[in-house]
Amino acid sequence: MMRSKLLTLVLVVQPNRVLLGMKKRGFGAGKWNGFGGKVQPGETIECAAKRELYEESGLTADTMEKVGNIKFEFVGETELLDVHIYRADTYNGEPTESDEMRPQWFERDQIPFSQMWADDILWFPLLLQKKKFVGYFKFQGHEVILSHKLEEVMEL
Ligand code: 6U4
Repeated sequence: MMRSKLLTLVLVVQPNRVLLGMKKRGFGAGKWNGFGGKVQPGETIECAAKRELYEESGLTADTMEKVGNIKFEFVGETELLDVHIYRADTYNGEPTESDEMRPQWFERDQIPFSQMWADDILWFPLLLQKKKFVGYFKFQGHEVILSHKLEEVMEL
């Protein structure tokens, strides 16, 4: 069994639009992505998701739904990324640029998949249809998916 690192990812979804952030530095810099980061010791995954959402976008969310869990393997790395994905349909505050992210709303039919992680185009449709999913992606570098599994589930 490979060791894994717990991470969060929050997508703020409105009836017509989705909020993404341009990652300005660190892992995935230059890509549009949801908001998230590492779970800290002693913190629940949901608390970490809310904290990272606030730190990176300036928004707070009272309720979020757990919608997905994807594990990522990067060839040559010894740790898996265990990413817990949440969807927030309501939020408080105004999207605000942080050191790490520049937030921007995208129409649901204009999501910039060519400037996102290559896996996103596969699971975003499930997220937008309010489905739940689990998956596994094996990456070579940051652009190429060598193999993957993705399935809809009733419960997480
Ligand atoms: P710090 O601690 O700020 O240096 P950093 O190395 O920038 O952290 P962090 O904490 O922002 O990384 O976490 C990476 C974020 O990228 C998490 O929200 C999970 C997300 N992520 C990682 N791989 C992804 C992938 N293949 N597809 C995707 N999101 C991914 O949509």
